[in-house]
Amino acid sequence: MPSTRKRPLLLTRLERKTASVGIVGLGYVGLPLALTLTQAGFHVVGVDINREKVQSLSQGKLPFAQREPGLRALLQKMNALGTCDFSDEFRRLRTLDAIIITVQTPLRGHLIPDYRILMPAIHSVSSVIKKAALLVVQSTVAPRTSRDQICPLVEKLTAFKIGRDLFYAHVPERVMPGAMLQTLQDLPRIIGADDDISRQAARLLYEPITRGHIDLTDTTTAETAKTAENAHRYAEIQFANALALTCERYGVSYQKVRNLANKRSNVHLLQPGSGVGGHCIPKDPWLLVAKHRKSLLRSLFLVGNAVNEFMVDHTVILVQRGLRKAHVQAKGAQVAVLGYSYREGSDDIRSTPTQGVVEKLHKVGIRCTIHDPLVSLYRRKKIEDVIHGKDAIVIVTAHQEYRDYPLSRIKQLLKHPIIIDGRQTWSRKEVVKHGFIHLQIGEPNEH
Ligand code: SAJ
Repeated sequence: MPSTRKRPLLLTRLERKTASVGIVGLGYVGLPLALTLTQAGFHVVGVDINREKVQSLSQGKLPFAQREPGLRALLQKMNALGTCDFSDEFRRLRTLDAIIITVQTPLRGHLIPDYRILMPAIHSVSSVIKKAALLVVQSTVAPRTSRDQICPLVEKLTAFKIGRDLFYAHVPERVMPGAMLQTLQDLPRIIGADDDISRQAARLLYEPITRGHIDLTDTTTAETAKTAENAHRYAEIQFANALALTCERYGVSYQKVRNLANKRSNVHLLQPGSGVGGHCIPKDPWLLVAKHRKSLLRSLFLVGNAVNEFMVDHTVILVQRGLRKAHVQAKGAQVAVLGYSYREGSDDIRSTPTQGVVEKLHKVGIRCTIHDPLVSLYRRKKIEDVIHGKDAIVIVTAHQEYRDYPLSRIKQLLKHPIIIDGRQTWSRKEVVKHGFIHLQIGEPNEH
């Protein structure tokens, strides 16, 4: 028996790409998404409360230094075509057919989800969203947040019934920094919705920009899958870090062990490092277990937290060991700390391990000068000026600039030839060939 219900106009508009779409939150996720939807033919309004960011976008300038191939060119092209508006006013969303929220959801206190950016955004959107529109939350949230918190709040604020008067989906983002535009389109996409029209609407919205497979499921499964995939990465990094410490203890090279073990097609050892930063990996495990606080998973993550946080201390231990090897008094020593963003190629400093490394070096009397070619606060000084006259360098984020910098030049600039590598910047063979004292996480660093 065909359904007597009229097909919502929303579905037709989305199918024909005559729908208008609003993006709330123009950050690393929201901006590429806004431009990609514009390029696909939708009329897009990008909204952000940060007026300066909106102004710089309207002038074709990116609000971050992170290298994102193609993003600046796409922004300038969409601006020239006038098909993507930027605004700091939520009222611009009033007539739109679909609104996507892409604001960040950090942690606060002791590993508790912090929705103090997300919930006000939901309030603001609920005050303007029109009837029969589609609301999508892309922000990463704890499982059951859509069902227990977001949807009841939206229904209360709008007096609309989701699934009848308004449509809702949770569509988690899977972009990879440094390749945002490409991965936004190539990676498979999960669409979580709890009624058929919401599911169909979200699929029609994302299909034109998704070359990867689209999986349809319910909101809680989507929330769980997203937080689980990043929690899995967190646990993989935790394992790499713990194994690296054991390799050091055995006097064997983690890199050699990793190369041998990864020859097995079902083994994928990641890389150890000075710590785990960013706005996803350190956070998502705690979102995953936020509503299951007595879970075994949480105990696993607590151990992981201790391991990943210990890597900061271990980096400090290696610096002290390197100075001792050169008979340099740690107290009063001066080191160049290279790399402040949480990962190479990024200017994002959220939860960066470098902050912990610097604080702990200061605590033992070692003075630090920080450099980072992408972070505005630390890119003013030239790298040679930061290294010149120091007792050692410690790499915490291995930007390409550091990998390309000649070791012979570093040797000339340093007072003592000491390199502590918290990542995999150079090969030990190369560094030792240049006559450095070299300590690296996961490598034999005789005591
Ligand atoms: N890290 C290690 N060892 C590794 C990999 C990373 O110590 O082998 C550290 C990094 O130095 C950094 C932190 O972990 O401090 C996070 O790095 P990341 O490479 O996981 O990058 P993120 O945080 O930008 O993770 C994002 C995630 N994407 C989304 O959530 C949409 C993640 O799912 C991706 O797998 C990751 O990008 C990626 O692969 O680029």
